[in-house]
Amino acid sequence: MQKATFEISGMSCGHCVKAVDKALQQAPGVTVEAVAIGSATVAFDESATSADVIAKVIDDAGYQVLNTR
Ligand SMILES: [Cu+2]
Repeated sequence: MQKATFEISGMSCGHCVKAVDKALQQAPGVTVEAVAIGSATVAFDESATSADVIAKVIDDAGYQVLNTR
């Protein structure tokens, strides 16, 4: 498992946290570690997904990934 933290723009309330958390929970190969306003930290299986794919999941949920580390 590899770890990634995404800096996210557009999250403003608990609903946003839930929306991002739900989208990440449903993404294959992803274990959600923490979601807060403006950031999400996950562990992921490199054989199933990648940081780029996970960033796209967040974008598709309606938020913007500013930075990945
Ligand atoms: Cu919100």
